[in-house]
Amino acid sequence: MKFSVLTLFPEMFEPIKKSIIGKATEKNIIEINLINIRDFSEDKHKKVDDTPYGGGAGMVIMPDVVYRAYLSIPDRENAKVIYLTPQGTTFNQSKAEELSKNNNHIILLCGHYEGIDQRVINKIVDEEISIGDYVLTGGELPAMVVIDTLSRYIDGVLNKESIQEETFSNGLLEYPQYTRPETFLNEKVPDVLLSGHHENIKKWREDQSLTITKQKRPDLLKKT
Ligand code: 4GT
Repeated sequence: MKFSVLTLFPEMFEPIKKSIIGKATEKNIIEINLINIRDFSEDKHKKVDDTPYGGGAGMVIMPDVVYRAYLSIPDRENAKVIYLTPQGTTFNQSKAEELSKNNNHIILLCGHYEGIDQRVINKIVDEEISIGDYVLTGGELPAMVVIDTLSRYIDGVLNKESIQEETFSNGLLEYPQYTRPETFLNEKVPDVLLSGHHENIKKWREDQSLTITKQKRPDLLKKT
């Protein structure tokens, strides 16, 4: 799966090159292609933004610079273009699964300042996504959230079991995990987990998932 990111701050994506996603890019399972929108400014001072028509605070990214950056992506015709914006559909696990299963190439457009001129959004964007109801200074963190979440569905990024057994794959929160030592600050690991009785362990974990979901996120149980 390929991600092409249109951004004014490609340096912000350094952390995602590490860890699990980094390993996947080394194995060529995932490709992250960073495009610096500023490289497509034709202004002598590399200007990419200007004051909003109609007045108001801040700066708006100019449409032509973004459009040239988009046109520089060779295989753009077969890609889905997603604009990260608080106005988008709220991102969740099922959206992530759907996007990863139906796309080989996703172009992520990141805004900054007051946003991007609406005309280039109208021209190139297929879908708008928000990662939640709060305002950020840019779309870069949301783009990384989308890349990380989708990547977990790509074969070879994780082992299969860890995808299925986790939080949300069954619509429930995950059961608690324990590792050595057997006793920590007087608290023992639940006996059932040391019993080796696989059926009982499975039942205990299912019960824990349901109980914890009822306690912490009852809203998840009311969903269809
Ligand atoms: C929040 C989100 C997002 C922003 C979100 C354009 C200029 C939008 C700044 C950007 N804030 N983007 N994608 N909740 N801010 O997803």
